[in-house]
Amino acid sequence: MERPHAAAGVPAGRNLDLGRLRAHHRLMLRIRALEETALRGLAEKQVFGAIHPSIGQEAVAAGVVAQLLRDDILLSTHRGHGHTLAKGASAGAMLMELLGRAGGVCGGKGGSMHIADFGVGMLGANGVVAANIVIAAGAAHAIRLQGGARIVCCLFGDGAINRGPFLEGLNWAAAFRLPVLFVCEDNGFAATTRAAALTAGPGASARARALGVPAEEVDGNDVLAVEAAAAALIAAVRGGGGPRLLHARTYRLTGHTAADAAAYRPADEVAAARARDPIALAAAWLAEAGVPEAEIAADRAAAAAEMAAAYDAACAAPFPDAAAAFRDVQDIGSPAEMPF
Ligand SMILES: Cc1ncc(C[n+]2csc(CCOP(=O)(O)OP(=O)(O)O)c2C)c(N)n1
Repeated sequence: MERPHAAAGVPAGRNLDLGRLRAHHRLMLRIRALEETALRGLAEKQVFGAIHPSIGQEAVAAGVVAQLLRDDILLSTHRGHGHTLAKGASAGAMLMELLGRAGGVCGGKGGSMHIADFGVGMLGANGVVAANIVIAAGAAHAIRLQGGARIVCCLFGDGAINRGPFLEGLNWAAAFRLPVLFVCEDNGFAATTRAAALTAGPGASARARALGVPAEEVDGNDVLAVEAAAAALIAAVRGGGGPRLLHARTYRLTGHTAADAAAYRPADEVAAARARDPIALAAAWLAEAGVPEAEIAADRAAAAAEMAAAYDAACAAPFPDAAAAFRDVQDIGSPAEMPF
């Protein structure tokens, strides 16, 4: 099979596993379709609360999270739909959650920023920027105490590295050589502010290295590059090498939330980012490798159809009963039943 060439952005000489690229492309399409459906739900007043889309950032979820094992633990952010879907959560149950329905992953009581699905190792999205980093260190310490080869993967934004928990979490993980892959999903902005304007020094990787955490940087829109970098780091973490950090540079193609028109970004910057849309790049590489355009279009249509059907099902589904408001509250349960 001919390899895609540099014109489409794939460096010459890279091996290409067409099956894996196809799987990445399909997953990225599903993530995008899920979020476009969530935005539709907002517009139709079916979704309650804010939606933070990760449109444009899908290659990080696909390249990193999809290669975790089911028992591995995932910690996500306020922008975590893609991470959660890539970890294996049901799109139908996620959409039910966004629509506040009883069949949602959290019984319809969590919504977008509080999705957790212990069944697939997804310990939680988190609306508190950087809070997930210390939770990840704690989960990894629990794994250490229990033994076993599971790892923790914790994703956070470039704004999160300027909060205290970044130092605390990486320090703890490094001091105890805990099995955590930290992933800085750098979309260039912290809400509506350029992260560079708030960040001293060279950034996430340098800070990690200063704590003794080996770090790699990668083009976060190139799903194959993300996959390769993450694979090496995951192997090192799983092999007992202690924590690692991946700094993936990407771009958020939408506003911070659905309510943000993102007029603070120059049009040429957005146009350049659109030209490097990770899904379009993957589709171009598939086409160059000989996958017929009709098959690529069919994948696109299948993702849209899956999410449209899930949305219709969610719209038709019941809300939780009132008594459910008093369940799952301030009850930590038995430690023996904890998922990690
Ligand atoms: C502790 C805390 N401070 C402030 C906020 C408000 N806030 C929500 S998202 C966000 C930006 C975070 O930027 P980044 O970590 O880069 O993630 P991104 O939104 O770019 O994906 C801020 C400041 C918050 N949720 N939590």
